[in-house]
Amino acid sequence: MAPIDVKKLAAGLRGGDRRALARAITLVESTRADHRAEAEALLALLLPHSGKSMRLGISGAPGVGKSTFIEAFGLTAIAAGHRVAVLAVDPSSKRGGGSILGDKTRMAELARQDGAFIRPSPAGRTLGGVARRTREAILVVEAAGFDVVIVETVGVGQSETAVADMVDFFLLLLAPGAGDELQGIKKGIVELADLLVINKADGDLEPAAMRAVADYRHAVRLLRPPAEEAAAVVAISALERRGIDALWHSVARRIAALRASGGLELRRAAQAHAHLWSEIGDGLIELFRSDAKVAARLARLEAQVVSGAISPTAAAKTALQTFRRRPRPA
Ligand SMILES: Nc1nc2c(ncn2[C@@H]2O[C@H](COP(=O)(O)OP(=O)(O)O)[C@@H](O)[C@H]2O)c(=O)[nH]1
Ligand SMILES: [Mg+2]
Repeated sequence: MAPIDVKKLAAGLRGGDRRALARAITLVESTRADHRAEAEALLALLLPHSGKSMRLGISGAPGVGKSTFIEAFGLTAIAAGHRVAVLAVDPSSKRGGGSILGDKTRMAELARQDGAFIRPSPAGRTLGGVARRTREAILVVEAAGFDVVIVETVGVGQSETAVADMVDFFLLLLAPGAGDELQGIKKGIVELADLLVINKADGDLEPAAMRAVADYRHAVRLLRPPAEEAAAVVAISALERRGIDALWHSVARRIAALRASGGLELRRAAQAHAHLWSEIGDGLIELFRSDAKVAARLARLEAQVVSGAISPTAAAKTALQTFRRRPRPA
């Protein structure tokens, strides 16, 4: 990319130019140093126009029906007059990988809508890197006028926490028959979820879905800390598009109530504060790793720790002292 006119790019995406929007997201996803500076300049211009959307996180195991659900849910939101952006967080995805292509075809009906924008996950990154870019992509799509932002992640562990930390409302999609899995249900994930949705409540699976609702309601009550309200559990069929309207209204109502009570502002403020510190942490580690003096000592320190010659604590202290003593650029 040639040097970018960020003012023009900002004006373009604010004016509804979809190519400008796609370019802006590519820019915030780039790891090149010159792009980073431009991305930050762009974000500074967009920030006053962002923050006004409902930010929803959706997670669930592969095959549970996330793509099918997001399409149905997205179409419902569009029918209610909203504009919907879908961003994916998937640190495991490879460039041109099957899951992305699969999703694009699966959400074809949503993708065709003027009021929708679907962006697959940037490939080949660490979770921290993907999470940072996704937070920035949220700001970009908001500035472009999307007022419902859906952040999708595959339920494989840490990525749920990262997503829950950037959204207003976190929805966990589950399959019927998961009752067997209930024993192993991760406490942490249920605590993150504002709503549990049992999908595939149709055909032969319907009775199992209803049992799963009862089982999860029970589990959610047991797992919740006593002071907190248990997350609701509902059953839907994404495929037959049953229960989607009711779900949309209930989510929209919950977020509106959160906004009215000031809870939303508090949640976002706490998220911003946590993001600040995670950025500081990432930035410090980057500085540390790129420090020549540290690099000169680190390999030996690592070898000594691995062989048991010195403790990790002592080695870390030595490495950090080396870092602190380096001469600062003027
Ligand atoms: N019976 C039934 N099948 C569904 C439902 N939702 C999704 N599926 C099917 O489950 C499979 C995986 O769906 P997909 O949306 O790709 O799941 P993802 O991997 O979580 O994105 C596909 O074959 C879907 O047609 C549903 O509500 N009922
Ligand atoms: Mg999918």
